[in-house]
Order: sequence, then C-alpha cells, then structure tokens
Amino acid sequence: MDVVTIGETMVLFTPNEEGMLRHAHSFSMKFGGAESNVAIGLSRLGHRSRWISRLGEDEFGDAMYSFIRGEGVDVSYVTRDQTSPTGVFFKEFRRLNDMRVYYYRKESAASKMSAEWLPEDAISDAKYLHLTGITPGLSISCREMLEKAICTAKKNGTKIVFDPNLRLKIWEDEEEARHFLKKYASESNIFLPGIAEAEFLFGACTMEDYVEKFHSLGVETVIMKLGKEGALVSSKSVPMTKVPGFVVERVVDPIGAGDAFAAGVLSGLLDGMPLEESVRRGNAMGAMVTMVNGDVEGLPNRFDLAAFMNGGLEDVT
Ligand code: KDG
Repeated sequence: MDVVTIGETMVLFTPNEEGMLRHAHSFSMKFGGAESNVAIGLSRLGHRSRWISRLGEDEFGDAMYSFIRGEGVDVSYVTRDQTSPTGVFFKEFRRLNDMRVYYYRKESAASKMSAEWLPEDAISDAKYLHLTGITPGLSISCREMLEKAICTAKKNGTKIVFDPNLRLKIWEDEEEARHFLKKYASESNIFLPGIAEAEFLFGACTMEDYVEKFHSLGVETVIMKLGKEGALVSSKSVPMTKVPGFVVERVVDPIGAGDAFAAGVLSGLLDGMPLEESVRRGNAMGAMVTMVNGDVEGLPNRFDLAAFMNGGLEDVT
C-alpha cells in the first residue's frame, strides 16, 4: 500500500446559488473529508491508497462508501456504525472571497473511532501514513486511535505525513488544539502547515523562523503552503527553497486545495521525484482543485495533470 489515511468524511451539501445559506433553495450533494480527498487524489494518479473511517449505517454512509470505493480507494477497513450517523456539512459561498463551512458532525460515527477499533494491519503495510489535525479534534477516542496509528507506523518504518488542517470550530479550547497540533507535528516525518496554521502555533514570525521552529520540534521535512505563492520546502537534503505556485485565473472553491497539494507531493515522492519537483506537483494539484466547485471534482488524472503543468502558467514572482 502506498498511502494509508484515517479520518472523517462527510456528506457535503453545496448550495447551487451564491449568497447567504439561509436563502439557498437547492443544493448539490457531494462528499468531502480532508483524508479521503488525499486518498482520491492519489488514486486518480494511479497510486494505491487506503482510507480508514467509520460511517453511519444510513443512506449517506452507503452513498459515500460507494463513491469513495468507486474512485479506486481501498475501503476494506471502513466500518459501519448502527447507532451514530454519518456527518454532514454545508458550504456557503457568501460573497467573493468569503466562503464558510457549517458542520453537523458532533457524535458522528467517525467521532467514535478508537484505538481498540483500529486494527494494526490496516497500517502496517503502508509506505506513508497521512494524518490531519482534524481527527484529534473529533473526540478523545480519536486521539487515542491516532496514538496507536503513529506507534504502528513507527514500528513498521512507515513515514508519517501530518497536515494540521486547523478547524477551530471543532475544538473546544484553542490551547488544546495548539498542544495536539504541535504534538502530532513533532511525531511526523513530513509536516504540511499553512501560514495561518504556523501563526496559530507560534505567533507572528518570519517564514524562516517558522521553518526553524518546526525543525526544532523534530520534523525532518517541512513544507509550508503559501497559497497562490506556492510553497516553501526545507529538509536535511534541501536547504530552504521556495517552489512557485501556478497562476489560477478564477478561484471557484478553495476548499480541498491543501489536500490536493498533499496528494501531489506524496505522488511525486512515490514516483521517486526530488522533493522540490514533488512540491511543484503538489502546487499544480492544489491550483487545479481551486478552479472547480467541490473538494475532489477538480483532482486530475495523470494526463490532465501533465497538460496543466506544461501549459499552466507558473508564477515566477
Ligand atoms: O480539507 C477539506 C476539508 O476541510 C473538508 O472536506 C471537510 O474534512 C473536512 C473538515 O473536517 O473540515
């Protein structure tokens, strides 16, 4: 298995009109979850990915299971919960550059994931374990599960990739969020923060200072997402380098871009590409996803990715 990822995916209702959600009359049903977005991104590029989760024994759970399995992702460790529902969220395109999300996920089936529930063999065959900072915000049992997942990965030489994916709405206490995000960052081999997340963790600093602070937590490879500017990468073998982003003519929906970026970076590494080249692939994937409505609808196959990377305008500013 190339990449294993664990986390909650929700049914996503996207209003068919722009404006405040209270005035929306019709919605499209899609699916969104940071971890399954990454698994789908990898699968579309021909890699083997597994998504581990827990779904309600309900219509939404059935639809999601079929959708993600249909994308070629291994769902053999996804289980169903008779008593807790599949989570739901709504997007709101309130006005230009003001997008919001609303969650209905408390006590969801995924929040009941636990250490006892997670079999070690779901992870032990993976090259990479991808985790996000959303999962520890779901419940205490999810945090215990992450501990087990991390221990299993370390025991088997699986590299841990951690994206903090800060979602303040799911944390009861900001200090707790900060504590856990730093803790999982320090357990990871590859850390993928954005600027806002770096600021949340360490206050206002220069980019160089953030990168140094992440290395001092013990992270080998730091890849800071800089939005349309691209990404800053730093590891033992690559001194701090900026990899420019791609020009996007119109951002339709930025949600899911970070997951596409993670899938692109991992895809490059799995293909044996140098780190900077892998990050460039991540930048392209992130850019492509922002141009389409939905978390995963803009994720490319290899053909579309190559066409975009060759024809896509690279931002050299
Ligand atoms: O990264 C995209 C995710 O934020 C979205 O799909 C929903 O997983 C989600 C979350 O918890 O916010």
